[in-house]
Amino acid sequence: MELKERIRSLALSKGFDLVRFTNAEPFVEDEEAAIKRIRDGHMDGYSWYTESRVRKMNRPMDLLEGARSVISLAVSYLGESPGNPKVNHGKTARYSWGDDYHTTIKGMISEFTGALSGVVGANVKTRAFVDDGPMNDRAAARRSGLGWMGKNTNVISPGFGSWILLGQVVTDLELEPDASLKKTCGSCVRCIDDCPTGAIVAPYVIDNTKCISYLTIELRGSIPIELRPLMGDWVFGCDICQDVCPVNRKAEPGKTAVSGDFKQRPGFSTPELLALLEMDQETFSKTYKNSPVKRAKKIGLQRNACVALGNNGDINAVQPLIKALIGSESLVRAHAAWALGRFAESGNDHAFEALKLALHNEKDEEVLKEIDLALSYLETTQAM
Ligand code: B12
Repeated sequence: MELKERIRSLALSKGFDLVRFTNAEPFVEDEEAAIKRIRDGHMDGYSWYTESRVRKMNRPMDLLEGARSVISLAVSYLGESPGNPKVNHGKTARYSWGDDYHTTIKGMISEFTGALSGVVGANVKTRAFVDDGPMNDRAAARRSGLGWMGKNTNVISPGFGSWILLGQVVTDLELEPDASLKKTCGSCVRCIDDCPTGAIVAPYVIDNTKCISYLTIELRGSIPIELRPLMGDWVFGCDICQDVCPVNRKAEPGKTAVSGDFKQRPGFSTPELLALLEMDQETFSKTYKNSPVKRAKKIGLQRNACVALGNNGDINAVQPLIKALIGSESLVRAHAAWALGRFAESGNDHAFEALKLALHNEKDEEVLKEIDLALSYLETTQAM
């Protein structure tokens, strides 16, 4: 068997669904595009995403001495469908329903690289990346023909759609590069039209600061007020731009998601919002051990739960939100105030009274601003 085929078989035997090859030349267009994104402010809020980082992540030769090739790998995380969330249940991004992909894919890659020299019959140098270092995963995947760049910026593969997580192995092995795909999204713009916050500002351009995924996972502070009503019930990540993609509708499920590490943990796709709001640190740590969700931290998840409860509008949330307005961290109190403002707007007196009372008792400037704002909206709507 040809060397590339032997390597491909090895990777497939370790559980990868897709295996392609590209050379270690710089990803010139991707580097330019990413630097433009930074300069246009579309990566604001990502302090580590600097121009020097972008240069590093698009130049595989700088990542491993003697680098010649990149082995581009993908694992599908498409398993069961979630069903519609019940009242007061939120939604989470599909990639977070099972175990943390960093751990799973790192394990698979280390088994793969561990056996690589044996398969090649010579000592092979490798450096592996699973979203844990300076590597532009999508650029490598696109150039290797693993998939094409979708207008929502996700790499879309012909069989598994964009429900794939990526990993790369940079190596000093000289391997014939695979061809990039000719396929594109054509005239389809569904992901652009359906993004509720308008985060896909042009084909292939995401304004990170508006992306629900960024707002619910990476943002540490307050969620911009104007975006909150548009976020619906997403509490960790967002899949709208993938859910509406016609290619994804026909995607094949992946074995790791059907019966392996990415199989959904019970209730993870539609968590109960009140349980999130009332969760203590110990329960959070236990529930989200080795889950991608732990990245949001308890405080971030509770902030997101307040926004979802405010959008959801079920009155059973009013008392728990009042409790959060009095007895939680300031970030959560601020978002509980916003949510209660929405209930008060639709005529809920308990929410209104709780906000009035909190105006007198609250000491934190930021929370006070939120309470003030919630009440001022109310006065405006009442005056109309
Ligand atoms: C930062 C980051 C984010 C940020 C920023 C999103 C973004 N658009 O990049 C946030 C938190 C918002 C995010 C969200 C998500 N992410 Co993310 N994220 C990353 C990370 C760490 C870096 C990506 C990056 O460099 N972005 C910077 C911007 C500038 O790049 P870009 O938008 O992709 O733009 C590129 C293309 O558009 C291209 N391009 C643009 N114009 C042109 C023109 C030409 C001619 C060419 C050739 C190329 C080109 O060049 C740019 C640079 O490559 C990667 C892991 C990694 N190390 O690569 C994962 C990664 C991209 N994320 C991933 C996932 C799964 C997600 C989510 C689906 C999770 C979720 N459900 O919530 C969402 C998807 C949102 C979306 N539509 O992008 C996967 C994507 C897998 C795939 N199939 O593509 C990755 C690869 C992680 C992994 N190892 O699997 N993510």
